Amino acid sequence: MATVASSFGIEEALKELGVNETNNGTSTGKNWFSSGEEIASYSPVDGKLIGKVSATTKEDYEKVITTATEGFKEWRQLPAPQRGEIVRKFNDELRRLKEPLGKLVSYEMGKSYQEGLGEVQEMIDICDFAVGLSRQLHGLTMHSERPGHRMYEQYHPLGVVGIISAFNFPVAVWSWNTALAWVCGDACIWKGSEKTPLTSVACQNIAARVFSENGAPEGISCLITGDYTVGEMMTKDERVPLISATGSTRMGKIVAKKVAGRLGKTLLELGGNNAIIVTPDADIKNTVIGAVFGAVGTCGQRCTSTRRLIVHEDVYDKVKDAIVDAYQQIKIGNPLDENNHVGPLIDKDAVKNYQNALDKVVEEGGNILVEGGVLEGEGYESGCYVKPAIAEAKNEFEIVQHETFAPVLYLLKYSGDLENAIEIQNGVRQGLSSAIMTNNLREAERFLSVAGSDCGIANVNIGTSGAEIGGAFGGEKETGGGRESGSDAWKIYMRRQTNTINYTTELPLAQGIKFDL
Ligand code: UN1
Repeated sequence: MATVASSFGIEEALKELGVNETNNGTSTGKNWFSSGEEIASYSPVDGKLIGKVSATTKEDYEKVITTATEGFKEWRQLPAPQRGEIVRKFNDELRRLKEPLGKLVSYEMGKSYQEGLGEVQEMIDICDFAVGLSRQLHGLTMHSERPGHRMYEQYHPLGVVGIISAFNFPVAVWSWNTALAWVCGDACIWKGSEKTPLTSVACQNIAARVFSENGAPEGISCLITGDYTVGEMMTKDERVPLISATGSTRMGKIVAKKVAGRLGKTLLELGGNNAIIVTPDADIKNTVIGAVFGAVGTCGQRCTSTRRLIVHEDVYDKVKDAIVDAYQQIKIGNPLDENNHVGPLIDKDAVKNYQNALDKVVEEGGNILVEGGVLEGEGYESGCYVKPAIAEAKNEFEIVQHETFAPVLYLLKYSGDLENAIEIQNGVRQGLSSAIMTNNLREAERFLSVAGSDCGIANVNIGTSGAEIGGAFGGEKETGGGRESGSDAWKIYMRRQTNTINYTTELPLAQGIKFDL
């Protein structure tokens, strides 16, 4: 195995997580069936093969869906707080395995080890949230218009939930969905990204073990592995009432159409094109921290990454100089080495997209402020390390309108009133995250008002990325409209039933209708 791997304890981590050189889902008790072609997982950190995972075939999928459907029938009968107790035990394991799992996330995906740990922390936090929620799956009661009647609503489990997640948050997004869906009484089938199959295997190993040790039925946490064709098995399957999909807008549109065609439900969390507005009243130091972390954190591969900085002309030069200066301090390299801020992009296709964006912005008349480029030489052998870049651009440029999953930040200037900045901020097809940097209360409130940001997330004096799990997470327009994680996002994993009970000796009809026999 790779030198990088051994020097950062990757081999030990893989061992602890039960991830082998070749992994298949034919062994019993794992709720994962995969006997097809092998998918190789190469680390973007050093380009080395980490391990292989076999893909789920059609026949394997049938076994998975049957196990999940059967398991659901039993799981839904368990009182929700008891389901919560099993999620709590799962969370104990996450706490115990936080370091190896964070390390594997970092090595397989390329984000910094700190961010890998942060991602596992999001899993732990959402599980805590779900345990509490397991005693709070409340419905409303309402007053009936008829005497001697009681009306209320209750939430029942939905069934088998299909989860499709992306490479950039290979473990957290799965748990945002599963932790809630499990306490709600659903069984989950997960298709993680084929770019990060080993983190999926590691998570499935933990879940399958905890579920079986605690007497839960088989099939509550299932894994399917492979490319989009494997995801399609779920999207077209009527036995899966909800598909929760995280990824590109292009993927989301295909999933939405397929699932809507059978009147299934979708929860979509798709692309963003997130901006920070910097007004003349902004704290420049905090603006720089928020913008740099937002633009280069996770190598610009968060759906919440800051892509556009909309700066007022009065502070434009000051902000520009400060941010260009800050970019000179960024250390790019092995993400497992805690001295580095930025690791590699996920693969060479991502590098191509990054280069294409930089070419495109120049073609369209943009001005490069911080040069990009692919790094070569010792430590950069994987060919996936790139320099975070900044370009002065215009919002109407085709490339600025487009989400490029890479560390490319566009600097846009606005003049006059805040309304002009808000118009630029909202002037894209995506609507995930947004922020304003200002110490002016009026500006902050206008940004959050009905005529302000049109995004699912709108922040004041913090950046666009790094949302906490307690809030509902997701966005509008081409971001897909779904909400995952905190607040009342749990409701999508349940079906609502309105109940009316007559405890009189009569049968009065609603709306005062008389029907005497
Ligand atoms: C994603 O990029 O898909 O808000 C999720 C954030 C993280 C989650 C990002 N908590 O940046």
